[in-house]
Amino acid sequence: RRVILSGIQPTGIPHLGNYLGALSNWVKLQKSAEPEDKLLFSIVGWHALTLPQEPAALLAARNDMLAVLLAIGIDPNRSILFHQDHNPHHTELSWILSCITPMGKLRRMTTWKVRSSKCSINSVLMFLKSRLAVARNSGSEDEVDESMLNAGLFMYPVLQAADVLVYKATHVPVGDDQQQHIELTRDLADIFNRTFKGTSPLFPLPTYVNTPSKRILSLKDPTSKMSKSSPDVQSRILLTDIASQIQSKIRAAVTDSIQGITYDPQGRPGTSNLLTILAACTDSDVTQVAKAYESQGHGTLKRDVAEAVEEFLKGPRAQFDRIRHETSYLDEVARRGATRAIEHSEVTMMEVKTRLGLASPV
Ligand code: AQP
Repeated sequence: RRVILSGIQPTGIPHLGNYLGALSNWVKLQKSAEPEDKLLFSIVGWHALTLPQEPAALLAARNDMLAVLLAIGIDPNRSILFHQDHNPHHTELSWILSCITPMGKLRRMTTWKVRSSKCSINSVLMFLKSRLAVARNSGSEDEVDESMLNAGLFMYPVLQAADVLVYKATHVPVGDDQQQHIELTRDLADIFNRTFKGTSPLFPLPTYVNTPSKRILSLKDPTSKMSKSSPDVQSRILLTDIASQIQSKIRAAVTDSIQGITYDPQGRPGTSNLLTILAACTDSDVTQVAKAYESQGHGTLKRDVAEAVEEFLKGPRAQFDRIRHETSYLDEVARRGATRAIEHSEVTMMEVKTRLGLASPV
C-alpha cells in the first residue's frame, strides 16, 4: 500500500510551474491510485511563515489555495485534503527531527541558499544594507548575512520531512526543485530508525515522484524557475489569468534571436521553456513538439503556446471562480480533512514518543 503525500504553500494563486511541476501530478496520481492507496494533500501554512506574510493576505491565500485544489480536481472524498496548521503533530515531529538533524546537511540545501538570498531581498533589504556595511568593514559578509535570517527558513526542510514522516508517506510527488528535500527526509528517517530501534524500522524511506514536465522557468529570466515570489508579475502565468493576460505574458516572454525552433535547454532556455510548456499543456512529447516547429518562428510558437495554455487553464479557472465563494463548503472540507489527517498522525506520534522515552501518561 502506498501513502502519497504532497504540499503547497498558501503564498498566492499557483502558477503554471506549480501546476505542471506538481499539482497536475497530484490529480493524475489520484486517478491512477489503487483503492488501498492513501493520498494526503496539504496546504502548508507553517512553511509560508518562513517568509514575511501579511496576516489578512495569508488568511485569504489559505482559502484560495483550498479552492484551487478542489478546482483542479482533488476530490476530498478520495484524498485527505487539509491545512498543515490544523494538525499540531507536524510541528511536534519537526522539533523531534530537528534534534537529530546535522546543521551541515541543512546548510547544503540549495533552497536555503536561494531562499535566504530571496528573503534578504524581500524582507530585510534595508536592514541588510546597513548590516552589510558593517560586515564589509569587519570583512565577514557571509556571517552577518546568515545571522540576520530567521531560523524557520533554515528549518524549512525539517518541517517538510515531518510533514512526510508523520503519515509514514512512501511517495512524495513534488517539483524537481524539491528533490533534495526528499533526500534529506530519507536521511532523517534513516537516522531516526537507526538511533531509536524497535522491533522494526519505524519510518519507511519515502520515494520522490517526479513529473514528466519537470521545471518550468520564468518567462522573463529563463535561467531561474517560475516563482510566486518574483517581483515581476510578467514572469509567471497564474491559474487565474484570463486569455488576454496569458497572451500578453507569452508574447513578452524572453527567448533568443536564433532562427528556427530547437529544444536546447542549455543554449536556448527561453525557447525550450516555451516548448516544455506547450508539450505539457497538450500532453505531448517535447522533442516531437520541437520537431513540428523546426522551421517556424518565435511568433508562431508563442501564439500556439498561448492558445494551449488558455485551453489548459480555462476549466480549472472557471471552477475556481465558482468554488472560492462557497465559504461554508470550504470550511467543511478543511474541518473533515484535519480530522482525518490527525487520526493518522496520532498513531505515528504515539510510536515516536514510545521510542524516544516520552510516552509516559500525562
Ligand atoms: N517553476 C516550477 N516548475 C516546476 N515545479 C515547481 N514548483 C514550484 N515552482 C516550480 C513546485 O510546486 C510545488 C509547490 O511549491 P511551493 O508552494 O512549496 O512553492 P515553491 O517551491 O517555493 O515555489 P513557488 O510556488 O514558486 O514559490 P516561491 O516564490 O517560494 O519560489 C512544489 O512541489 C514545487 O516543487
